[in-house]
Amino acid sequence: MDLSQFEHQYDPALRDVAALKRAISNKLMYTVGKDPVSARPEDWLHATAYAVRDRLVERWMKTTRAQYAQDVKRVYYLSMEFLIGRTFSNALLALEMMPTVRQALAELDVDMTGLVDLEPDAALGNGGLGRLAACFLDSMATLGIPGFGYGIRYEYGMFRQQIIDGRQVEAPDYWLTHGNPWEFPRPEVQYRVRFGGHVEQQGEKLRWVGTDDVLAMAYDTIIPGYGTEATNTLRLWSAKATEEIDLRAFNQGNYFGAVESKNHSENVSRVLYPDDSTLSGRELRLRQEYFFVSASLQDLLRRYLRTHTGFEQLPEKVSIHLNDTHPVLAIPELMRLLVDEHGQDFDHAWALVQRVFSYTNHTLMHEALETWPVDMLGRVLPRHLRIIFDINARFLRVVTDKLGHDIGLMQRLSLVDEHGERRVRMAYLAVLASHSVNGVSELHSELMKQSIFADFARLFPERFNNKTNGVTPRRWLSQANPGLAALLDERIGRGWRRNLDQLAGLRSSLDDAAFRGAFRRVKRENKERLAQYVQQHLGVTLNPDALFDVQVKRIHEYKRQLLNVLHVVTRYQSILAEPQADWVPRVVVFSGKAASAYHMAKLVIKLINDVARTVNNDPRVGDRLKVVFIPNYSVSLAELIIPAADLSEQISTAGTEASGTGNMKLSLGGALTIGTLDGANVEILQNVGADNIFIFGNTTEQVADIRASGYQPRAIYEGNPALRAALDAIRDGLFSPEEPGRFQQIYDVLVNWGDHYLLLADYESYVETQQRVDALYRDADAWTRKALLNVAGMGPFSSDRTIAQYAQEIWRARPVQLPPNMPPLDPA
Ligand code: 26W
Repeated sequence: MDLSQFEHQYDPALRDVAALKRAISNKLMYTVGKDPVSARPEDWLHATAYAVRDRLVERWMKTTRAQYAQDVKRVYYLSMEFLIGRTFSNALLALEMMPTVRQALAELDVDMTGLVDLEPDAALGNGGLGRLAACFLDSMATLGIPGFGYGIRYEYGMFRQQIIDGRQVEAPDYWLTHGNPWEFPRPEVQYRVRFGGHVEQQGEKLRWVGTDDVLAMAYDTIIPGYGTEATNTLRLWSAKATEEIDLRAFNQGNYFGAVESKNHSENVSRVLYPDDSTLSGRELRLRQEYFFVSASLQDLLRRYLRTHTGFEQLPEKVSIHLNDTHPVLAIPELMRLLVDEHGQDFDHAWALVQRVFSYTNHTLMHEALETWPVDMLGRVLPRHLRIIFDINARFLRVVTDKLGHDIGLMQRLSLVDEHGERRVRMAYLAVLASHSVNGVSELHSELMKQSIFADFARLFPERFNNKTNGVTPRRWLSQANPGLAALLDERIGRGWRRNLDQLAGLRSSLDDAAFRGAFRRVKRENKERLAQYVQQHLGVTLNPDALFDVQVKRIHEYKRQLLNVLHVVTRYQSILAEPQADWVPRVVVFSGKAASAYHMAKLVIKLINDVARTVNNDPRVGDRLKVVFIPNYSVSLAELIIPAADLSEQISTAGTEASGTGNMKLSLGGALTIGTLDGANVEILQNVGADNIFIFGNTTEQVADIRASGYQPRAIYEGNPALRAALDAIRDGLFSPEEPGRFQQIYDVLVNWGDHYLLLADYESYVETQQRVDALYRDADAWTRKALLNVAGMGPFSSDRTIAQYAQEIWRARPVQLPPNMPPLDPA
């Protein structure tokens, strides 16, 4: 299909360069308040953003009106994290306005290319879970599912990672310095959120009194759909003190004291917890969770009650989805609102709750499972603790009635863990209150039923299901990889943006040598782009013809960046031993953040940087091996790095990575995967075929067997000379001559302290598989065919597929119908 024709039909007004120029100039003067002669690039960016936003607002209102008119079911996606990244290019893509904006700016003497890089990322998330939420918003809008994201408007997002002397140093990410042109502050939408106090019996009823209150104020961002006028809303809450200042303190001359309490209450939305996968257990985190959940529930109930009376229709009109357990307090909060504020009977309220909630689990790792001390809950949320106890008592009574009195079973099922300090198990509460509980890949959903939820899966087998993750092709292919996108458009048309299954159509072009050449050139250009960035920021020169081997994700022991390092060290030593051999030049790219208190992860970052320094400066190695750690991994950096990858490292210990989504993005960009049978790798294998992926290592079952029969990492170390040489070099300071003992601990963790993630057990298989990778890369054409088959097999990994399944099977939500002043947009 011809693009210009498509765009024209779409909405001619959006292609009017002169009108857009006027709009941008007006925004620059009257909204930003700048004279064009003195405007800085940031000012132009803001002016343009406002002008573009206006076009989205029209769609937004149209969608909202249609939603009301049709009394649609709304899906509320509750998430502590939304890792959005930049919005500008995304908005331009949704409106198909890229060429128009570029031209309008050019006519105003502004170059758009540099402008987009000025926008700070909205980094309101840690990693996979937060980015998934952002992909889901994009897909819900694109499918027309009436969805609302609810979360927190953190003032400080994910910390900025600086690498100083090879070590991670965290700097605050104050992303709002220049204002955020995409958000609409809603001072008229505020809710009171209460903390502390105590519960009083008043006749039949309980009253929660004596609380400390904070206001939650809404900020809205438009989420545009692609190829549709449908939009959705991301509503983020910001904390405001109930009183600007404490007047009593103020009048007593204690000015700072007066402002202090205001600051204290507003701290609740100040900063994102930069901890992915370990529970900090801090009270501020609990307050954050309750803060956004309470505001969201008050808001959605108010919206429901605007057009409905009574609560009978609530489950037909409202779905509330819990993105992991972080928003689980929504369950007792809805109970409290229904029972205490709206006079519903407890059992009736519970029946409604169970039809409204659904829950996704994103991790099986014990240290990440949320539990809150009963003491703390009782102090911060006394009413909610009572409700949780009541739910628990009723549940255990029903179980006893059904299965008899089994103390062991009761202890296992109880919402309260009675071992040691009593704690509430948030995941159990989620399972109990939800009609649907899903994992994020087939393997993970199975393991979930066998491990953490085994007892519940026996009690409620019908609740458990799988929804394999996906990623949005708009951001991860169309925007991040414009070269490949253009090539696809030429070959299979533009429809893949809304129907990623069309990528399968590439298979028929496999034997077209010219096409394969074009595909290779795109990859080469992407690699050049990354090499330029690395040159500029790290001063390391990369050869774009080398194999780009990429591992980008949070630094965590289970993800095994260290296994990658062991291979790098082995390769380094082999190159030194056999410099004349025919080496395939390789660039190993790492990027990712470590939780600030995660000592081992930080030590791994230091090791990577020390190895990089040693290898890159060793004249004997030359181009054969380069290692780079790119600081401050983020959505924007991912958009740069991923399209440049030849090889995608997905090497977690089998049974630990719930799904992975980077694995999908990399394959979609034409990288081959080297990976374990873990998470969604298993399904990637099924979709690209065993010949087009490098699978290695122990399976989940084998991992369990090895552990059960007494794993002996030292025996492996002693029995494998190459492994031994690599570990000894690390231990003895080959990479840290200025402090030879620096990495002793890394050696100990692997050799002496049990190697919990079985790196040594997978080392041999990994290194051997890396050699097969080299062999294939030597045959550029064979490699390209497999890379193409990866792209061709990625159809099922669109988050559109995932969201369609959530909508049909969990939420039972249908798309809004928009008045047809546009052609039905399926350019397929
Ligand atoms: C309470 C501390 C905490 C914080 C974040 C515990 C757990 C988390 C997340 C659940 C960690 C996370 O991001 N999980 C990732 O979710 C992705 C989306 O489903 C999956 O693709 C990743 O495999 C999973 O690690």
